[in-house]
Amino acid sequence: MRNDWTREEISKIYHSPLMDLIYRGATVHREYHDPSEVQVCTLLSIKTGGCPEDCAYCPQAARYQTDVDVHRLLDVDEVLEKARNAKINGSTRFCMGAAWREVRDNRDFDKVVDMVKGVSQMDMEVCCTLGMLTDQQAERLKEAGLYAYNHNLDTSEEHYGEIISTRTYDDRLNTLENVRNADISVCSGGIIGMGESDEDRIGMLHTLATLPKHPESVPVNALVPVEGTPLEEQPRVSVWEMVRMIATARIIMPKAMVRLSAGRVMMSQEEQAMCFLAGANSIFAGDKLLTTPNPEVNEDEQLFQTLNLKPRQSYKDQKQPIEA
Ligand code: SAM
Ligand code: DTB
Ligand code: SF4
Repeated sequence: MRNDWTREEISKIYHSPLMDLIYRGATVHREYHDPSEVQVCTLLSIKTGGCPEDCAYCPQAARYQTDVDVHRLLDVDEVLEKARNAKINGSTRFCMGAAWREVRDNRDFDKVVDMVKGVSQMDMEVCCTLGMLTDQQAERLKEAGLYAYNHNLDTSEEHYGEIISTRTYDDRLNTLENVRNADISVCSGGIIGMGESDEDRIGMLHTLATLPKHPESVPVNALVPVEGTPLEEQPRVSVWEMVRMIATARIIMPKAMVRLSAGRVMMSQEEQAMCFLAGANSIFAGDKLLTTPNPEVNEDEQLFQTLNLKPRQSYKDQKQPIEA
């Protein structure tokens, strides 16, 4: 495991001839993971819209006119019911997202802590993405049974200011440090297709791969352009760009789960297969991500059947198999 990758080394990998890059990504993938397995995760937006931040890609920012259904924090019981369904449908990771700038120590946070406790008792990896966290809040989530925390760098430090002005890259890195210090598994990646250059993509991967410890999970999202957001007119990213990102992430962070995240609705089965070949080993299932569409469950079942892929079992690495 290397944490001393240079930008030049990463750039060389990223720009290598595509077939060589895919071959190398696939090779590293096979050394560290079972390539027939894909982890299936479910997302739930527990608090939707009305966010004070200005992330240019995000339909949940209050300042953009989008047709997101704004909703206060869901009740604990409703969330636990959705988690049970996710498990029945084969998910081994349940991720709860809130359109918050940061966690505040209030009754809503108490409710989220209860949700975390409930889901962790279901033998699923429980993940949250709630915005910025202090070290105490991270500790509290850990005690409640939180397995992972998602907090994306989204893009390079250089490009960050073009996308978000209401917080800094250092704020992001600081939360990641708080999560790591609380011994919570780190999930951090980004979005491509926001007008960034190849250099920006390489820069983001460089930051992730040179953290003191690699994130256990690296989501690679393709921008889902949403009407009303500043990025609504961005052209769709090509699958080759997704493949380059995925393979490079796989090569430089071999043990990480590389998640083919937002943007699958825009991809054919062949394109998704190429991403799995390049080293992606996880997807979000269910017809909705947080607020935007995702492929239907039966389409994914068909995809898995066609490619002979199988959903990864829960807590596999911890050797705590669960009954179905
Ligand atoms: N508010 C918290 C935060 O920003 O960390 C958590 C929720 S936020 C919606 C989680 C992530 O979703 C963002 O960091 C971003 O990477 C991703 N995301 C949001 N809108 C997206 C879009 N239109 N296309 C692709 N990814 C998106
Ligand atoms: C991540 O990197 N992708 C997921 C998860 N982390 C939280 C979210 C994608 C959201 C896409 C836009 C939406 O559905 O609102
Ligand atoms: Fe708010 Fe998160 Fe959306 Fe940014 S990405 S506007 S912080 S919900």
